[in-house]
Amino acid sequence: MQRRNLLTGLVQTAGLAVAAASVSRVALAALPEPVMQTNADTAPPLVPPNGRPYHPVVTLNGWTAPWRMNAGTKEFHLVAEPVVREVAPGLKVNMWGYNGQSPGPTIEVVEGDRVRIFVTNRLPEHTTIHWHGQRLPNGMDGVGGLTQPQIAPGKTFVYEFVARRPGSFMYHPHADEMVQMAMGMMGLWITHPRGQHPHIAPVQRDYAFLLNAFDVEPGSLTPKINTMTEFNLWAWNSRVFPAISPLVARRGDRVRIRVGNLTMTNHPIHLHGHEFEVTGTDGGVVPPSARWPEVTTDVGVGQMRQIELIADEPGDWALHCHKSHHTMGAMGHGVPTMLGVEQHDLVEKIQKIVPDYMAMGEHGMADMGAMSMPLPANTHPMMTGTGPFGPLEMGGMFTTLKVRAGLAANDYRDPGNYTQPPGTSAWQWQGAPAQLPPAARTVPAATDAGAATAHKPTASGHQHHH
Ligand SMILES: [Cu+2]
Repeated sequence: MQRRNLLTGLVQTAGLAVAAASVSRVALAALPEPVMQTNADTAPPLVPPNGRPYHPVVTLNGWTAPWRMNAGTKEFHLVAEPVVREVAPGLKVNMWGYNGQSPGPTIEVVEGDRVRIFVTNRLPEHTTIHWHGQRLPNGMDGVGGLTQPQIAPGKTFVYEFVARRPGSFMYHPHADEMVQMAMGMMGLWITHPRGQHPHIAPVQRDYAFLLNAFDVEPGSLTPKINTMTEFNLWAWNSRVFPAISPLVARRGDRVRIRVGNLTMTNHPIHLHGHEFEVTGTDGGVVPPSARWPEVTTDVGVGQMRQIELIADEPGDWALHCHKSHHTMGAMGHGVPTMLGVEQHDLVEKIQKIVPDYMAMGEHGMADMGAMSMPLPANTHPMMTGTGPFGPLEMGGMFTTLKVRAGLAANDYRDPGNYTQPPGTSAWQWQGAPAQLPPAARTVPAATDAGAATAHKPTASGHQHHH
């Protein structure tokens, strides 16, 4: 493996730190070597090898950029470039990003750190980086044309400022934004508190991800950059369910989750089984007197929400956007509503002309979760993912918080499916069928086992419409 391509583990990180410590004066006068990431897995947290200590974040399906210490300044090197991002196994998308991936690496620093970021442009057009939410000198704000000249292709710019406020922040271009953000150019910036902060609790697990969205026509490879509302890949850190890593917590851990929104619409992020508080935004710490319990928090466009909870309920708890279209994969849109429309005769006729034609949606669309439709190459199914009880019928902004007793503090591995204790699961009634009043209206039911009785006469004696 090339040295520039390493850094997915603590061992390599420590090796890099040793290398960085022995960099000569001459080398320090040169650009820091950019570290590239070649895969879309969640990297282990980067324990700081030098500088002020902090408890590192875990970037979902992402990683933290290593830095070089140069006379007390933390130096990072971001390379803006075209990348191929694996959005899910079987779905690769041509994006623009940083250092080999979209999103770019998370920048983690400590309140009071002096930070120098070298930005090299390997895109076919100019770019800049805006440091969303930071207090900084105007000339470091990264707005092309307003606060700085654009960074031309092939050129490197240097940004330098002190990380003044602890909190959750983002970075993204402020140059040809519509194109560059639609192509996936964005990243997270975490400023950890220096020492004990009165309103920032220590946490045992600290997760971070960005909400992003792409419009990739089924079977194609490149996002449509002019799309404003009709996206079909609703992603977290440029990944879609079931390819988004789970958040893992030990029972009793205090868990922080930092969510930034760089899409074109709001996302109500909902957690099952626990309540949480919003403890910070990209504007900084929320004082405890201004917090209240929630189970859903709306993350508006260009906003960040930092939530915290005590993970005290063991289980596999859904964590997802509550807009139901945003937990769907491609092809969920533009399908006509077929609820209650009998298609049996039609299908035969249409199949004479279009042999692959399938009837969809007559009984709802749950069929889609179990169905293996012929899909164009490089397409994510609309509803997918399988749990211990069957298909999950999801495909976008969805993952799980997996709470388990007795995990090691640094164990972030997927613990597998939760085993529900006997007597604590929902069960199917085995007694006499429910006696129901006549239905106001009946619709043909699906032919799965649970709905088979719908074809028999109902209690009212009416035959189902067939
Ligand atoms: Cu959403």
